[in-house]
Amino acid sequence: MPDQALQQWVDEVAALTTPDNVHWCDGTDEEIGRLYDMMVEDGVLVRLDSEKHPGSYYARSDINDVARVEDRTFICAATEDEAGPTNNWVAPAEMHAMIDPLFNGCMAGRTMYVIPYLMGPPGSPMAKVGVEITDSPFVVANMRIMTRMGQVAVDELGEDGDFVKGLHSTGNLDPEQRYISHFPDENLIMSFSSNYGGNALLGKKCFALRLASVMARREGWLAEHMLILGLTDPEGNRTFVAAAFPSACGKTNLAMLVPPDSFIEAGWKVETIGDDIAWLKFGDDGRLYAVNPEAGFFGVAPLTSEETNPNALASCRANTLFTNVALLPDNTVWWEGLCDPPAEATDWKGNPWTPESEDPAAHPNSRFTAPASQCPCISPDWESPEGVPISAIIFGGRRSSTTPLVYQARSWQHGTYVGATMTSEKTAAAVGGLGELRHDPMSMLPFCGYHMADYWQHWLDVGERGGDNMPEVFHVNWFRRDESGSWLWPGFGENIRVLKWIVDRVGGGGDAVESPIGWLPTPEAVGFDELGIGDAAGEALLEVDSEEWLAEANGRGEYLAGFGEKLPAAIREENDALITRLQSSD
Ligand code: SAT
Ligand code: MN
Repeated sequence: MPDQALQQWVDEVAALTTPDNVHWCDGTDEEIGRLYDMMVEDGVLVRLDSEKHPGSYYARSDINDVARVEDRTFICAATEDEAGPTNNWVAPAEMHAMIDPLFNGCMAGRTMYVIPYLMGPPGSPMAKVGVEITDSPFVVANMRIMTRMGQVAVDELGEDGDFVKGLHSTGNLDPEQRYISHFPDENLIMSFSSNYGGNALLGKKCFALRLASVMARREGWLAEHMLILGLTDPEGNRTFVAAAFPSACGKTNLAMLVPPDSFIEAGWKVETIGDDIAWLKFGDDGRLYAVNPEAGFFGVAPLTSEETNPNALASCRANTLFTNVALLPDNTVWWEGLCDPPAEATDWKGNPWTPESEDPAAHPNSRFTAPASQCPCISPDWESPEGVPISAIIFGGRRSSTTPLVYQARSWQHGTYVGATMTSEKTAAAVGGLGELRHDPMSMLPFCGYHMADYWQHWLDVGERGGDNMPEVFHVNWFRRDESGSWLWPGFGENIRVLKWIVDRVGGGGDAVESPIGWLPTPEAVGFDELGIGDAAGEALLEVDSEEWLAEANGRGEYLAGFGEKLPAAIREENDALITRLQSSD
């Protein structure tokens, strides 16, 4: 007997959208096998080579449906003030009046799929149930990888449980009719006219971040755009960290880091708990514990290779959906940076491609959807119902200048300020403005479901509650360049040197020097010598240029002032204090 509220909602949606059939997804292998067969038959998917990519499929999206659309994403809170200045707001009734008619009869001739799914490990007090209704079998296939779908969610729901409603329709993929609308007061998401990841897999950004952030504020926890990883040192001590970087800035790579040989030989180990989203709650011991609400990776394909991220490659060898990469004649896939270019391919638009072609074969935001359980370095605790205790939180962005390789915040309050004033260069994960520098607080700019300044206050409140048990806060930047535009830091596996310093600092060690922006490592503490990084490059990597930083802090001051009365005084004071420290540092 399904939950009554669920049955009633499904009936209402069916009456509105008039599908030919209603299919309740059970998440079994048989079910998904039938759906894949059907999509291959309909030409929606290509079955990949059964030896090289068993159980895997290839899809091309509509050419206008390749990324999140932030200008068509709405937070329909009761008042504009609740949604805040960083969200697009439309009053709930007005939004319903605008988009409900789009759903009228939109599933005629199609099957309506009802997908019960669980976000979070089964049996975890942190897990939450969602139900997505969609007319896209492609979305069903992705949701089956990204979430725990079917019976496990129905069991969790019971007969009268709470669930988040997500209504999705492919519509006709007209970008003008595309709406990704969130109704926090109705626990409802409505998404029309896009089949792309963050717009259509409603458990991910829409539920696990935008709606969950609203719930988290109400219930005293944090829903964050963060990877979670564990680091084991040669003595066998395990430390868990969570890190927030904007989309397509290397969260998946850091989460699955392969240490350089010297570190492996010494006994260092990295384990992955999640690569995109963390839900953090206080445990009985007063510490913050994190779970990964997802069950899969929706990773950026280009530049993923045996060198840059062998664990991601191994994760997506089998049982994977590839979208908008290039297809090879032998039914395997290729993307820029994977290995040497093939002599010929079919590009993401379906056109013949050769290495002489002008455009890339794979879209820069092409993706793989792969089960997390297939990751060779997945943590034995990745589904732990209690989560893992977090000792450090790391913020990071893409900055070619100004921001040093790593620094440690002075306190939780200062760390909240560091997160609030993060900036990063824009990537292909969202439509528009590639490379432009933008403020992306806590990497939540596109994902915070309420007023950004209230969110910062919530961070301060959580810190108040956690007191001395709160994680230490750090900021990293792998992307600093020299004057000729070359990267100053090798990145990838060598990032473990920065992680090691962070873990040392958390444990009360790690050589550090105080600077106006926080604590910096000494060059030795992050292994510049071993990496052959000379004095000039080393200085540039750890440089805090007072003039540049004063300009930065003044810019931040203006940005923060834009939040008006809601800006927490503590955040403004941190910026003022930074300016004072910079002025007295010369
Ligand atoms: O498209 S998603 O939002 O799922 C991925 C991302 O942009 O982080
Ligand atoms: Mn993301």
